[in-house]
Amino acid sequence: MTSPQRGRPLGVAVIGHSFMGKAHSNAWRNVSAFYPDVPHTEQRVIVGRDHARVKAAAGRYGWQEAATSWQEVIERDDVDIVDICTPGHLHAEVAEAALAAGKHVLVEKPLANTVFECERLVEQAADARARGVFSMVGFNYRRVPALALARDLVSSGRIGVVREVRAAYLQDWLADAGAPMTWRLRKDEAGSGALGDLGSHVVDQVQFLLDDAVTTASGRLETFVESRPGSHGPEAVTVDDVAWAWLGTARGATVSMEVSRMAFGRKNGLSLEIFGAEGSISFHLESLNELVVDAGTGGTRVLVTEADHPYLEAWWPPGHVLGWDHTFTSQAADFLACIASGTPPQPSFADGLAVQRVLAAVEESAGTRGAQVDIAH
Ligand code: SOE
Repeated sequence: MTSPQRGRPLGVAVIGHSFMGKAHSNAWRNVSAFYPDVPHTEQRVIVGRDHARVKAAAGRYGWQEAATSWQEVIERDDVDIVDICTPGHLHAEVAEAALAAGKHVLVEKPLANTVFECERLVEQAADARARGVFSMVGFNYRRVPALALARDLVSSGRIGVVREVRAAYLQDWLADAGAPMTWRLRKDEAGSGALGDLGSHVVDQVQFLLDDAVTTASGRLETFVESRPGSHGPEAVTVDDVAWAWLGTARGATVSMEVSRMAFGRKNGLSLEIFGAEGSISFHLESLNELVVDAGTGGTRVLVTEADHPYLEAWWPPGHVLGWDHTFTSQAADFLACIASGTPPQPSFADGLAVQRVLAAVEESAGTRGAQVDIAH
């Protein structure tokens, strides 16, 4: 492992500077200020393929340097943490090399594009762990205070045994058939479409909120717009636009999941509704500071901004609401706290593999007209 000199801040490198690279950069920029008790970090270097663009990103997001070779960056002695925000097809290769170089590794979700790659990464993470090197997957919604509170309420028995979950993650940035081609619509780069991009969040949340494992899946996938304007003319879309699934959990809950990037009017609409034998909990990301909890009482809106609610102590006084970006900062803080204390961070690569197995089962089921597929964990 890279052994930072006593007292030296941990050097961070982020690989990728687009949407997720920007979100993670903002987290690294703020984490030492808002979470002063975790190890301090420095934004050493941001990596991208295009020199001019990555240089501009370094300037805007507060990185000391810009670089175009991730292979060189992961070998640097002044880099202790590698944060991977590339398209999915590069996750496994970069993570494997970074772990081998002794760097702590944070990988943006989904962990990788295939179950096979995830299985290898789980093994490599276990070997690295034995050398004092930590790894984590960036399912940032685990750090939404309301969702962390919802998990606590479920585990404390507030709504009784969970019977049903109704989960939808709907966006509309592809609703226009003229929206241009992007790597997110190419199977060889993204792995899948709405299923991996949005369904991975849903599956992780279900397993997190219920502290349960998804063990069966039936699915259906649709690609409504089969080609889109590319830089050299029309290009085939090779992933799903919309995915539906029925999932079953080990403890007997049933989950309906719908994920779409073509749902006109829904910008970033993640809804999670949990129905138990004694009550229910509802959450909608577009009102991310709120939960509605009904424990047989007709439903109470809870504004999740109190100092004793998860993560809130680090931020603002009650009623001063948080946003989507704060989740990435809290995620970075949790990762750093685990590195400092020697506690395995969560979600682990094993959690990332568990999600990927469910996504693969949904895809397999969709290929057999929705037949139920069993998932071994
Ligand atoms: C794009 O669909 C996307 O950026 C996802 O990749 C993120 O994980 C999600 O948080 C917001 O939407």
